Amino acid sequence: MEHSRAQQLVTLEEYIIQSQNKFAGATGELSQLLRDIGLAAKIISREVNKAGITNILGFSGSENVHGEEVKKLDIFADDQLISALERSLITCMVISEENDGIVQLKSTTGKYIVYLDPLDGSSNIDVNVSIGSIFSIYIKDENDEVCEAAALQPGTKQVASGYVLYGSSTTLAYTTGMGVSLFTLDPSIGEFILSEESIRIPEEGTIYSINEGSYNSWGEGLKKYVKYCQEEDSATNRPYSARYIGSMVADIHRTLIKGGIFIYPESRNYPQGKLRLMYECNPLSFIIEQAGGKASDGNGRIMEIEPKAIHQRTPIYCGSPANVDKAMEFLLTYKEEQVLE
Ligand code: P6P
Repeated sequence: MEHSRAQQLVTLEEYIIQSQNKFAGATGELSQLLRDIGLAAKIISREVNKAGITNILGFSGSENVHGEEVKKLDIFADDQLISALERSLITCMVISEENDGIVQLKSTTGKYIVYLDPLDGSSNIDVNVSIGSIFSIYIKDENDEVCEAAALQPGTKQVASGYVLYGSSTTLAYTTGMGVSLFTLDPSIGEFILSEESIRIPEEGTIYSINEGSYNSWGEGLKKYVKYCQEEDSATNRPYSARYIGSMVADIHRTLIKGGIFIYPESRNYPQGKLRLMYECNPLSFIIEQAGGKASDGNGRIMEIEPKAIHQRTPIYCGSPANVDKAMEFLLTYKEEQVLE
């Protein structure tokens, strides 16, 4: 009797090595770095999925029933990622949302610079909403010292970026500039398994994602664009659906898979926008662009912004190219009118 062959499972480690072998000159160091991040992600996933029980057994900052200190999960995630990166001695510094300045690692000769948002949206843990880790990887110029200035590079210089989404399942997405691949963690074997490669974002989507509570503090162009999304017009599949999770990695992951647009604009409360350029917007813009999408700050490409500070913020409009183009049309139209007034 013919045995049905087991479906070929490809682990993250196997995929990284296969991908590295495809590209001449791939040193294997970036592969090692991605594997280190994958390991930390598995450990973080285990703790995030225990969070509810941790809260029952002992709140963060206290001791749990085992007498262990229960760390805030975002500090725990930061520690895990930094120690994983420290192990392979190829990363010289980490910039993370959890640390004001650069974190210099043991290896001053390591060629990589890694930006981290170790646990974005961590305030959502208490209400069981998906949260995520975000990473962005650069190479330090060999003539540069290990310092903040060496890390201030535009997003176009990223050699890799990605995210881990801790949701109903734990999903890892990454790109090295050759398309976007998705992996799902199989906790029963502790491996990230390839679920999709060379992902393409839909050219146009029918979902818009923005916190409409800030409507009154938006510019005229954005107000008119959101009203456009809400108008009845079957020929252009409107009204769109409004979806806003309030956890950037989850909103971006849905946009990558289903299409549409995610917006966090400048506003009275956040005149430069709320989201961070270097460890939220650049890495997620790299993913969206590599899947065929667009990412703008309302004036130009997010990844072309010349950073002035490691924690600087930026507005972001990103997603399906047709949706981002339409939003930019509205911003430009009403910007010009405002200028003419
Ligand atoms: P608001 C989470 O706190 C976060 O940093 C992002 O993950 C998310 O997109 C944004 O802030 C939500 O902000 O102002 O809509 O609650």
